[in-house]
Amino acid sequence: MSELNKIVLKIISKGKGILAADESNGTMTKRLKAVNVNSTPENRLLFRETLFSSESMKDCIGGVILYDETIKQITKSGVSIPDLISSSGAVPGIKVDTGAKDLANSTEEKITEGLDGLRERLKEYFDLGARFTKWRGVYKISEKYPSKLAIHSNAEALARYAALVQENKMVPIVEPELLMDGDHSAEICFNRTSEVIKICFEKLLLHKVDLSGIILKPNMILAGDQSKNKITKEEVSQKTLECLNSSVPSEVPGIAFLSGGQSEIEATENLDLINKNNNTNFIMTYSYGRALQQSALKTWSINLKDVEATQITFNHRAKMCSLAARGKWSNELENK
Ligand code: 5MM
Repeated sequence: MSELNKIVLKIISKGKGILAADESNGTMTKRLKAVNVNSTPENRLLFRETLFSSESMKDCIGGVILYDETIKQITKSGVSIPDLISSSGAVPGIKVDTGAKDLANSTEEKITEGLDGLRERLKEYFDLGARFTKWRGVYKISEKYPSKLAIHSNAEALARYAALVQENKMVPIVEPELLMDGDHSAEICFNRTSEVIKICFEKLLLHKVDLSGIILKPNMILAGDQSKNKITKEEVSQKTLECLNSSVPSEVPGIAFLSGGQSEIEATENLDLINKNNNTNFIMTYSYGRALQQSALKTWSINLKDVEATQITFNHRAKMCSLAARGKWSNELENK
């Protein structure tokens, strides 16, 4: 087993998943504004520190994706954020892309940037304690999108990123996210997601990326949020499994889904059914941002100093996701 593969398994085995706490300051400001909290570096640290010192970190969270600001922050007890995360047995990770910008010659679509100077930044993050990284390519779905240009250019960037990350002895999370926004059917989502993932793997192989040392972070197969033809949860799980089974090479050890705007319960229930029906050899778990943090953020916003109440809310969500990662979640446990 390679060192990279060992890191992957430490992050996603035994019902553990990933806490995506890598919101850039812009996104975090939106999230905090929505609950009437000022977006200062101190408040961003306080919320995140409260989550990272929760009890559920030990059994439910195998890795935390951080943002550049957070990985350099020190808690009030003088411990660095990466050390706080490692002390619970989880692996610190870092988002290394610098965001999605308009794609030249198809400006309604996005290209993710951040390759310039990446090798040097990776060395710095490794020294700060990171052992895995994240890069997100983002694609919108409509009649004509994603275009071939968006599919190929984002896949090329994801592959160049992944190769550099492995060169620096860290595990790359490869995240091609097809957005839920729109009125497209689940069938269109299935077709476009399959195409995007297949091209990503063509480019990863071209760049000689060791597939046993990556984690794929895809969207589930869902109808668009404006679609009138929603599919059942059972169908979501079947179509998601079918799509991944036919587009992901078997060397990939694990898949950690993004929640993509699903509600906390929806994201949990869908993951649970995917695992109950899992007929693949892939580990299927979570790498949720909103679906792990939404309720905890609301609780915290009522009283920023009430660590216990925030942690109780977060622990419940993390525990439910962890049950779902083993196909053992139920409505009764959710409401207990
Ligand atoms: C946590 O949010 C990440 C995006 O941050 P920026 O847009 O500020 O860069 C995002 O990439 C996230 O890691 C994944 O989309 C998963 O989050 P969700 O909320 O979709 O589970």
